[in-house]
Amino acid sequence: MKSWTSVDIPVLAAGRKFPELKLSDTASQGIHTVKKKSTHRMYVCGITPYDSTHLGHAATYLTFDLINRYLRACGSTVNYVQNITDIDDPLLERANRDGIDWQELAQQQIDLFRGDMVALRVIPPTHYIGAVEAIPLVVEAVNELQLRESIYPVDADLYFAIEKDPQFGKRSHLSLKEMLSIFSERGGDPLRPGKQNPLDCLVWMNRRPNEPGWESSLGVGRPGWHIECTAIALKYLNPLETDETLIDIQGGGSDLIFPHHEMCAAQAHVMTGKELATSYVHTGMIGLDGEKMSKSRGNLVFVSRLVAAGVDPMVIRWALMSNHYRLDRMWSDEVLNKAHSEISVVKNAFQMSHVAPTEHLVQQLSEAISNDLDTPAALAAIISWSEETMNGSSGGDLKELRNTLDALLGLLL
Ligand code: 5CA
Ligand code: ZN
Repeated sequence: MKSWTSVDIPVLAAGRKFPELKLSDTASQGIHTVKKKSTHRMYVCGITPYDSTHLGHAATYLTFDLINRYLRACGSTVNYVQNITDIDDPLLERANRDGIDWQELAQQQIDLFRGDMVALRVIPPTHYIGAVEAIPLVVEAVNELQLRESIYPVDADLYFAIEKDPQFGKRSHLSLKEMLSIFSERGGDPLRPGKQNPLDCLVWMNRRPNEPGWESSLGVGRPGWHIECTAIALKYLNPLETDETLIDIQGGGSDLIFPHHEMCAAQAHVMTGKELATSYVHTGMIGLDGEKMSKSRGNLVFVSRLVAAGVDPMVIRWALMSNHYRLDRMWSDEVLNKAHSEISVVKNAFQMSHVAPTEHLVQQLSEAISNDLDTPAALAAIISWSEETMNGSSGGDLKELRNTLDALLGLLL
């Protein structure tokens, strides 16, 4: 699938030393230091294209964009893979409800998403892969799992047996009761007769009447959700034999911790004998009016609508960075207005013929980002510097500061 237009990233002054990146890891429930390497492998779960791009999506992709930017600024290459769940029940249900062809709906929403990502200056993934184009990979992955006796049929559908992964549950830390309840909330079918374990997940769905299906050695059908991400990650991130884990970072919103990321990790573990990711990184949920912003609840604020109403995408970016990525947080007009006035302060400082010393600020920015993406600290440092500038302080290098804001925070001001 075509990714979106690339974003220019300024080259920072040579010889700058950046602290190693530290990130929260869901599996160990602690902070990991991301060891410096020449290539980092990062997989982030992409949209299901039927109601995009709301501010929850934007906040999540922006978070991984900060990781991508920081690792690149440290001199590493990032192989960044993102999927698009362009065939799944919710997409078909929405297309049916609205009387529109499912492919047309997906295409419209993917186009909208690409435009929003460009507006927000999110660096495109190296590989942007749709579930439909990945069907041959899914079939290969299911074949691998079959060789390891972890696949069984229920009627003409195929299921993955979670008990084949002795680590099952170790990444998400939930009780069985919690797992069962979240599994059924998020597309699972714990009560289906014929399953060996209620938590076993569907990997191949035999074609249903009036639904699309693809011919394969598994029969005519379509992929289950979790195996799609497992197959795409393992193929396009091209894990190294010599690495202890398959990839460096597996990411998405906290709503994916269970079952989605637990299932992907379990499948990858059974297929390869290795743990999927060194770090499992999850963003908090953006909400509106007291509830998680979600397609099913319909309480959505769209990036494209804000932009069409004249809001500067950099103000949206600033607003989403004004709180820590791991916190569940509410979106409101106040959050947006505050971001707007803070950016105005910074822009006023940029108009001054002399600006406050920038060396310390640049260092504060890299320290804040390296510290588990502490964007509130980074933005606070920019505001204090702007105030010092307005108070007449001088001696700074505005060009270098602007480049740093762009390279590390994606802020082109
Ligand atoms: N296609 C699957 C992942 S394979 C999916 O979850 N699609 S999605 O469109 O529902 O979500 C896309 C991404 O946005 C996921 O990483 C999800 O965790 C994240 N996300 C969804 N809602 C929110 C929200 N309210 N706040 C923050 N992130 C969110
Ligand atoms: Zn996924």
